[in-house]
Amino acid sequence: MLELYQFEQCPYCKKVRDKLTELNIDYICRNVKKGTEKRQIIMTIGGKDQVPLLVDLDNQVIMYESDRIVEFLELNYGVKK
Ligand SMILES: N[C@@H](CCC(=O)N[C@@H](CS)C(=O)NCC(=O)O)C(=O)O
Repeated sequence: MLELYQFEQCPYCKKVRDKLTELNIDYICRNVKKGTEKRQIIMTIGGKDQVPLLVDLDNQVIMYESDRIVEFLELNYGVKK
């Protein structure tokens, strides 16, 4: 199952959420608003305090950067699995 670390007001996160919805992909939404304790997990996972962060354990991928994530989703999940 894909996991998206994000917060609702982030426009880059919205871009990724919209793509996940467009492709009809189920995912776990991890809300990590800045200033919250939970946010530290992003550093632990990816080494950078930035969202969106996508974790795809099936493909062993941990990825920042919304444009890259969107491209990755289109390439790997563009055809319904
Ligand atoms: N180029 C990045 C920009 C992502 C970005 O700037 N995210 C903001 C939230 S909207 C962030 O996490 N900034 C780091 C911070 O707030 O500490 C992308 O497209 O994903």
